[in-house]
Amino acid sequence: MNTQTKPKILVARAIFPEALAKLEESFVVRSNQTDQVFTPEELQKELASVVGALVAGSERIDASALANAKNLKVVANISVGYNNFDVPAMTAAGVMATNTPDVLTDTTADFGFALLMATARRITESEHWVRNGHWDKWSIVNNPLGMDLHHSTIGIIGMGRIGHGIAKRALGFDMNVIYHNRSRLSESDEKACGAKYVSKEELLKTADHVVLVLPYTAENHHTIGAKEIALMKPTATLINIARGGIVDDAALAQALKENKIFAAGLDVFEGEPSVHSELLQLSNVVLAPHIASATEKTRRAMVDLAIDNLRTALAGKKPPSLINTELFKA
Ligand code: 8YV
Repeated sequence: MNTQTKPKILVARAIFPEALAKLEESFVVRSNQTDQVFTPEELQKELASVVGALVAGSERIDASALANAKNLKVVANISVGYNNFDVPAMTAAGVMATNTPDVLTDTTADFGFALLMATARRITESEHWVRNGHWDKWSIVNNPLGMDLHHSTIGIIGMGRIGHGIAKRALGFDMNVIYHNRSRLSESDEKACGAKYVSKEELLKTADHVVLVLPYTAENHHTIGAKEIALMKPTATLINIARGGIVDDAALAQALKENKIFAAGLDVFEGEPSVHSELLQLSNVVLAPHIASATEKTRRAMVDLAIDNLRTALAGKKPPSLINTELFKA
């Protein structure tokens, strides 16, 4: 295609070079392979000259970002969560919003389980113990002693695709699975995933391990704060693979400091990439840099699906994972 007739798109974060090269065959691409996150002002300017954009959770797409984006038709998120999108503002501006569901479900559920195991069995703390030369202090009673997963109760808050993936894995560990969700699953679905519906309060009181997998919305802000942590068992663990802001990180740091719960495993943080300074000082918390979907295969699949969404939208067809479906005119 002649450069003059190629539509211009923005790729706001670094992507795999082969995927970028393929895009360049059909589009004039403004790429950002240095991966320096755009400021809101820069993003607004970049969006003004393109018909489509690939973004990640780091790009907030709202009325202000769209203010000068007169030709923009689609913004494809390389992410299943889309709390970085102001969907009503995108719909009002006639911009299709898409995300990347399904392709990351198992990878993210695997990681949720890995983080749970690392937290309950104090794996990172144990690694430091070895690295710091404490092996001479090994004893029956003086190792980092953890909490069992097998035959314990896991409480899943948010029973979507990834929640189901966590439940499936938990059954393999002979765990008792309870869940809380905005809406209760059908009887057959509950049976299939072996999970019992309980109130949030009952879940917090009875679970040995609480795993958060719910989407971030204004109503879900601080789903877990001081009050909720106070309901948990002192032996319980809390795992957040959902979104920063679902947990009140300051309240959690305080509770961990006072050993109100056993430990926490966090892949997401309020205001990330910064991390609450007190969390960084504590040994009873396992910290990860938002990597639940981070395997090469899955990140490639996410990029490919985002590109498919973008291409399909720009071809005037309905993208496979369109969020604001009301926008699509067949
Ligand atoms: C992304 C995620 O890596 O898909 C999601 O919702 O949280 C992660 O898989 C992250 O959002 C970057 O876009």
